[in-house]
Amino acid sequence: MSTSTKIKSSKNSSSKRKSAYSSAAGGWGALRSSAKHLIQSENAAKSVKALLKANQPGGFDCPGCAWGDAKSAGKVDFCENGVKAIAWEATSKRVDSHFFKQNSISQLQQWDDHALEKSGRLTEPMYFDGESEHYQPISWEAAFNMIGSSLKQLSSPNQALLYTSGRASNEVAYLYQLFGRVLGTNNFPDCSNMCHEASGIGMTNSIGTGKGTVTIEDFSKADAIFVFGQNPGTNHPRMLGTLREASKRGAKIVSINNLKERGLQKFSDPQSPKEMIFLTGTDISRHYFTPRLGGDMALLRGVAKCLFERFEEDKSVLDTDFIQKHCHGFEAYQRSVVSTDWTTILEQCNLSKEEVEQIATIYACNDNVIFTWAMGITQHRHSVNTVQELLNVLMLRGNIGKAGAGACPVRGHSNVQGNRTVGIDEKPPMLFLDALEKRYSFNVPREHGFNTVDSIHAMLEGKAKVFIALGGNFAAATPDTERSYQALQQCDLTVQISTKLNRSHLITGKRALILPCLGRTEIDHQKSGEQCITVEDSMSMVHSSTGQNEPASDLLRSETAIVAGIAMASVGDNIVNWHKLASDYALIRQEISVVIPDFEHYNARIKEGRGFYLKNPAAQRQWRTPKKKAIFSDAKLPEQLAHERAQSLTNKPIFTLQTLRSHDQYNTTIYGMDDRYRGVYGERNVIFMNAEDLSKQSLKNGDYVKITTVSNDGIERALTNFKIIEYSIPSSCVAAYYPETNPLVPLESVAENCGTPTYKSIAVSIDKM
Ligand SMILES: Nc1nc2c(c(=O)[nH]1)N[C@H]1C(S)=C(S)[C@@H](COP(=O)(O)OP(=O)(O)OC[C@H]3O[C@@H](n4cnc5c(=O)[nH]c(N)nc54)[C@H](O)[C@@H]3O)O[C@H]1N2
Ligand SMILES: Nc1nc2c(c(=O)[nH]1)N[C@H]1C(S)=C(S)[C@@H](COP(=O)(O)OP(=O)(O)OC[C@H]3O[C@@H](n4cnc5c(=O)[nH]c(N)nc54)[C@H](O)[C@@H]3O)O[C@H]1N2
Ligand SMILES: [Mo]
Repeated sequence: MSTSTKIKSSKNSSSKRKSAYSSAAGGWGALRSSAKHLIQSENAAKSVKALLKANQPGGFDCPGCAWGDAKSAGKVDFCENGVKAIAWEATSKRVDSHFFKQNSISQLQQWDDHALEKSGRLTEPMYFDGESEHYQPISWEAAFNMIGSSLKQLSSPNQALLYTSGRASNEVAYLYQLFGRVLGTNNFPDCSNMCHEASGIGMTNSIGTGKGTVTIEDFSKADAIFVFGQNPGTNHPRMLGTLREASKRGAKIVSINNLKERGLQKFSDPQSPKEMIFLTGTDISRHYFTPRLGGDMALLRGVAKCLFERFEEDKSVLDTDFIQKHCHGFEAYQRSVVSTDWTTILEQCNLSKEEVEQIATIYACNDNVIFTWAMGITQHRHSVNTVQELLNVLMLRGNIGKAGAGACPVRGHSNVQGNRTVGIDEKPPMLFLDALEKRYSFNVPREHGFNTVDSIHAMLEGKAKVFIALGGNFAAATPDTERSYQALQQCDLTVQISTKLNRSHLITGKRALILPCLGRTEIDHQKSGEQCITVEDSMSMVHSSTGQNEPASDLLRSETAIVAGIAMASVGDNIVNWHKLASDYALIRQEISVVIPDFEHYNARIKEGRGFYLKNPAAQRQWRTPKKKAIFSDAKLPEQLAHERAQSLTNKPIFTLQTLRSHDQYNTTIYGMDDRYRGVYGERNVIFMNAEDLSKQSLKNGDYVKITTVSNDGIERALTNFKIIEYSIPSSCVAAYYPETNPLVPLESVAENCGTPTYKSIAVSIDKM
């Protein structure tokens, strides 16, 4: 079956385009939408009960995003998109054995992503034997034994791939990585490889720690906050509350984004009676700049150039004390900046010199500055260098390791950061492996494993044969859809530990298992009693989460119990007593506190209020780099951006495509067909284009186009029937939704020294249908 038939998407019947949203983001629009999603969840009472416990001590951590909890947060601390995530999990609909009997795998392949997940919660383990047309029920024990015997048959443990999506708790992630290493592999591809990998690598190179250096309190002390390549109104709505507070007390908020995102302009806090009653909002960014896709490094280099020029007149522009005492490589960086010419800078960022100077002025005139960023920075070819340039500019004014200042990569999944902390890492630090070896006395594998893109290559080349996913939707989230599908289909066995039906259950290996698990909102009862799990947010706060709802089915098991079952059937309990650990998660936390630094008294500390802070050395100006200093990177600007590299391959005009999220989705989970703030309703196969580009191409709003990837690898990648939406977007840049556009992303197009697919800069051509 061709990719185009498998990647079904929205029907256009109810589609309509209203003008872009002119009210403040949040406000009644958010409340109305929350109510709608609650009602549509078919289980409003359960959802509401759960909501009141979201992000509260003793309650559960909202599975929506990784934004931190404010100490002062009120009794109601959730956002519109948290409501969607919770209602989605609390649905009363069920995907049980009857459902699979009625719907064959090939029938289900024709359903769109929205329809698949909307079918409800998975209820019992299911097995596809490779011959029958349908999934069939299987017992838990038989499923575990099947995985165990498949793993034992491999000629090397490195033929197994253990994928993780960032919702997994610290407890299950720790057990999972321990299982993989006892098995003998470091093959832990994870969603982070597609997400903030560049932040981790760039920050480790520059300041010796891969995590953000700020806490939520720093936002209340910052004089200026720069938001790069991030759309918090949709993806981290609770961050808007923090930005609103900052804006109200006069902090400058500067947005640097390809698109004018509504949430970054004006926000009305549903928790503020005044703003709700008087239909007002708070201005968020009074300064908004729209560079070209991938132009941020050039923009930052321009800012640095301005600072160096101004330093000649005014020595207070740079923090020379900080630079002298704490930094290495300043002179080389200065030479690199001075030798970069303005023409290249302005060409790459597509802003005027005045605009760059204005950004430099705001930066230089404020003492304590935070830079936040997300996928607009990390999903380009030169992402690692861009992250390091963000740090360079912060370091020039000593903006790391002081109150109200620092670097804040805003993570995606609610526990993606914690997963790394507890060992989900295909290139684990040696100290961590040493600690595992010491604790469990076995030969821990040292060879680096496969990241997500490497894993796809490995499956395609027959080097990997068993694929296990702890959550997520690998088939839909990865690039180059057709090849990702082929990769999974070549495996002997694919196993998905999931809450809801998705594409990855239908793009199977020769045999496949679906192992349904409890969700974050559900009560997790084990032998020792009710369990809590723990997660780490973007600000390195570790806190507990306790499910509140009855499980969706009696047959569900917790992720931790499932991993223990797989481990027991695969490697036995000579080294680790899996079932004992899974019977009481406090025992797993005890293990973590022995193996991983800074988790002392883990079990006691999670009982205190909103949890505990994991120390961040860089925030204390301790630099764990080889030079023991913060390191200026003197990397050059990219010689060419995506559109320039592709221009030699075709005579057609080249556009740079970014693939992003609508307001009604959580990654590959499509809650609905609207994107309220961008004025799109009832459809997803759309492409946002600039008015001038349209007239140059003799195209107009509402036309249907074919989008074709421009590459020189001989593979044709194209999508048809995308409807044009005329939009305020820089010339030659276009945008469309993920995951519909993943077939356009070449597997080989990854960030340098990092491997993240370049989801935000794909060279494409566009033709009228
Ligand atoms: N409701 C909801 N919440 C989510 C998610 C979700 O899907 N739904 N996903 C979660 C996950 S896993 C993640 S990683 C985060 C993602 O959070 P975001 O990074 O906010 O997600 P994207 O939709 O990819 O948005 C990228 C933003 O960067 C801008 N941008 C793109 N390219 C560039 C560029 O080159 N330069 C600049 N300056 N801007 C650029 C885009 O216009 C857009 O505003 O959100 C998390 N939270
Ligand atoms: N084109 C393009 N592609 C992208 C991106 C992009 O911006 N553009 N973004 C990338 C990013 S940042 C990320 S993080 C990845 C996301 O990639 P993934 O993390 O693999 O995908 P998700 O869509 O978050 O996974 C959703 C599935 O997780 C399962 N699930 C939900 N809750 C739970 C739970 O509690 N336990 C378990 N076991 N399963 C659960 C459900 O079955 C659901 O279908 O996608 C990447 N892909
Ligand atoms: Mo992500």
